[in-house]
Amino acid sequence: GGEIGRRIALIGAPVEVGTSEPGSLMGPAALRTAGLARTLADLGHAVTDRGDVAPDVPAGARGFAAVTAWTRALSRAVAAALDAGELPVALGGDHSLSLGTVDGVLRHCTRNGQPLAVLWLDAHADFNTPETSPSGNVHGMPLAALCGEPGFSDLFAEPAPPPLDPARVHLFGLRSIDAGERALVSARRVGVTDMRTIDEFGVVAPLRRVLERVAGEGAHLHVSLDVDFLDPAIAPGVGTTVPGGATFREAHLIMEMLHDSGLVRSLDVVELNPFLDERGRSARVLVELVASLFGRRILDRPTPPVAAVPAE
Ligand code: HAR
Ligand code: MN
Ligand code: MN
Ligand code: MN
Repeated sequence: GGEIGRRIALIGAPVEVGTSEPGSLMGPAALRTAGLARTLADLGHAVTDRGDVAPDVPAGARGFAAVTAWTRALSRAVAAALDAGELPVALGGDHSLSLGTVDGVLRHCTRNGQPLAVLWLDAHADFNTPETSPSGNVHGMPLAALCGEPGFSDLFAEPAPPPLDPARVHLFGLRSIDAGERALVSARRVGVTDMRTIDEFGVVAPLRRVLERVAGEGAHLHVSLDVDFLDPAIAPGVGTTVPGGATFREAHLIMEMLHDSGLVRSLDVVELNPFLDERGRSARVLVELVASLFGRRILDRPTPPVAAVPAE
């Protein structure tokens, strides 16, 4: 089971160069204002806020020039935290930031000979390439780049680690996918629990299957939580809302299961756009969910590992 008392490093990633909707650069500030550090410290963790990463983005750079600067700086920050035994939590920022965070995790895992599994909680697949992308927005492409698809030259610092294994990526909550990325996701055998599967089977059985596999492989589990995984009714503060998202109860249960698994070693909280939010609601929901991922529970007893009514 997941133990409490971890060393957690908060890493601000005010990135919005990967999206056409301005405002997500305010995401880290909103998560801080909503009390993320204090909430995690109150659960018994040693929390260090490392402030915002500040890469040398060439003046006026947009698109891949700016994304490359962010990717390399975030990768260094995340790898350094992991190497120091900390659990990095990246505060975004649009989802292009995961190019950097996951690259940093990949480098750490490669050095330690540990496989890397990625759980992508998102309405979208984020598996477009520059070729397939309908929008050209890089936040719709990070997984394709991380999994070694062509068209992303010079994004990662050399020497680059071997790419992420797409079969160890699991998309959870998917309900918006473009034609080109649908073909890629299936050709590369990316794991998928789409929203229809969740409607039919709930979140528990599909997530348990993912976690059992991660545990069996002894993999490092990286979780990337996109605000649009959640239903817009509970988290409106995001540029790309998609109807039919996870309810608070589904998301909360996922966080509790992730905690109880003891497997999560790094986390991204991405796509929060406070400019589009309503009185801080989305930031507050995210803090609640992250608290559950880090051990807040309703009763002071562990949740049983298999769903069974616990003895009184
Ligand atoms: N698939 C669309 C595109 O590539 C929308 C991607 C939106 N991505 C995010 N992150 N908001 O999941 O343009
Ligand atoms: Mn490690
Ligand atoms: Mn995303
Ligand atoms: Mn998304």
